[in-house]
Amino acid sequence: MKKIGIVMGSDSDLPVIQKATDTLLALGIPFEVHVYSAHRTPEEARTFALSARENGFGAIIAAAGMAAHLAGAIAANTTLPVIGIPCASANIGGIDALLSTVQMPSGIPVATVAIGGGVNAALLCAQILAVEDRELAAKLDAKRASDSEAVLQKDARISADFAARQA
Ligand code: RP5
Repeated sequence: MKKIGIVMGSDSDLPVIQKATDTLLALGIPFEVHVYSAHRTPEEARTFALSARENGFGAIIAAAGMAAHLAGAIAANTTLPVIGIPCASANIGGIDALLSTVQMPSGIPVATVAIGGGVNAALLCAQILAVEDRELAAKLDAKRASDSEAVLQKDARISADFAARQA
C-alpha cells in the first residue's frame, strides 16, 4: 500500500495532525510525519514534495496556520493529491489559513478540508487509496456503518431521556 505523507508547518500544529494520524492508524494505512515550513524551511518542503512519488507516497496532507502557504507550496512540486488542513490561529481563528489554503489559483489544486479537519483529511486520503484497494474500501464502509450505529444509539438515548422528562 502507498504511504501518506503528513507535513505540518510547525510543531504547534500537532494537535490537528494527531487527529489525522489516529484515523490512519485505525485504518492500517502507513504514513510519515514531518515538520516542514513553506516560510522557514522552504528547501526541505520542496525536496520532500519533489521526491514524494518516487518515495512511495500516494497522497500528502499539509497542515498550516496563519498565512498558510504550505499546502500550495507542496502541491506546486508534485502531482500527487494534496489535502490541505487550515489550522486555527490565536487571533483570527483559522479564517486566515482557510482562505490561504483553499483559494489556490487554477492549475495547482489543493483539496482543502475544514479548519482543524484532521479526520476528514485522513479519510479523504484513505478514499483516494481505496480507489484501487477493495480491502481498504471495505474498511471505510465498515467505519461508516459503525459511525451511523453510534449516532442511532445517541438518538435512542436522548429521545428516551426527553420523553421520560415529560411522562
Ligand atoms: C504556520 O504558522 C504554522 O503552520 C503554524 O500554524 C503557525 C504558527 O507557527 P508557530 O509560531 O507556532 O511555530 O507556519
